[in-house]
Amino acid sequence: MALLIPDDLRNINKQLQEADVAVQKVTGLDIKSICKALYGTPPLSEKVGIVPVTSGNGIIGSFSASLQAITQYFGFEGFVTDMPDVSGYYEAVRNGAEIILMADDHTFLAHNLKNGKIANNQPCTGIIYAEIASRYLKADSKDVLVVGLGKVGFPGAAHLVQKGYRVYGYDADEVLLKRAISNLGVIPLDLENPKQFSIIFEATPCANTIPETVLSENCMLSTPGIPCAISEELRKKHNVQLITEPLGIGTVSMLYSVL
Ligand code: NAD
Ligand code: 2YH
Repeated sequence: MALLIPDDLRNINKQLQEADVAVQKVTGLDIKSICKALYGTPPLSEKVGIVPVTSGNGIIGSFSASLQAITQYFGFEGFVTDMPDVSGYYEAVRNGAEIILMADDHTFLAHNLKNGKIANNQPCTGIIYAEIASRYLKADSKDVLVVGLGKVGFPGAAHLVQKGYRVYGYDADEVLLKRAISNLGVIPLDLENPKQFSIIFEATPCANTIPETVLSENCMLSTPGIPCAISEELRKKHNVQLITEPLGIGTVSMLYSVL
């Protein structure tokens, strides 16, 4: 599993603000409004306890501080515990946390202690990036291309299918592509005879995953994938409207999903 590195999180507030402006430009709504439309309930300054976790590869510099900045950006009251792990969890609850955010190398969770709801970062990230993609104001049809059908991409593709989009899919792993075809009715992308798309949702840990042949002019690419799926050169050449950000959009999706 790909781990974030401190470099990905540099200037997280600026990255979030820029992503928010880009989301407004392509959908007409800011990220908060999209979350409200997706999940219903708005936040009421819930207290979010952020617990650093030392297991596995250990603490990622600026991960917890970035989560605190993200919670505050979206109107929650976030605090980072002094202690990590079990002691940090105890400290968070004792200090009034209503929602816990914590991540090891495999799972990043949000747990609402008041109502028992729990969320996992991967499906929540897939769903919100897919939702943003589905709201592209200049889409020319209800056809969407999904590249990467793993732990983030599959739930995103499922969300698009549920919203009535015609979902074309591609994954380098044939087993995962077949799972999406049989479980979701995804149409396999014909790489020999590619069609162009005005909406693309990508979720892979690789660069250059979008063939130039599928890009229509002014298309929208909504991608949580790190590194970015498309080169700056290709983006400029086809005026691709890019939505990407390393942590905040997925995290706010988790938080709203447990309210
Ligand atoms: P995953 O390993 O479960 O799925 C990735 C999928 O991409 C795999 O099925 C793999 O076969 C496929 N793939 C790899 N190279 C490909 C290629 N060239 N063409 C087509 N498919 C290809 O990973 P995941 O948990 O779904 O995460 C996907 C990406 O999203 C990672 O980069 C992860 O770090 C990132 N992520 C970002 C955020 C965020 O908030 N920005 C949140 C969660 C995950
Ligand atoms: O980045 C990760 C994993 N890829 C899981 C997230 C799923 N997208 N985990 C972060 C680990 C954080 C660390 N334990 C800390 O600083 O607390």
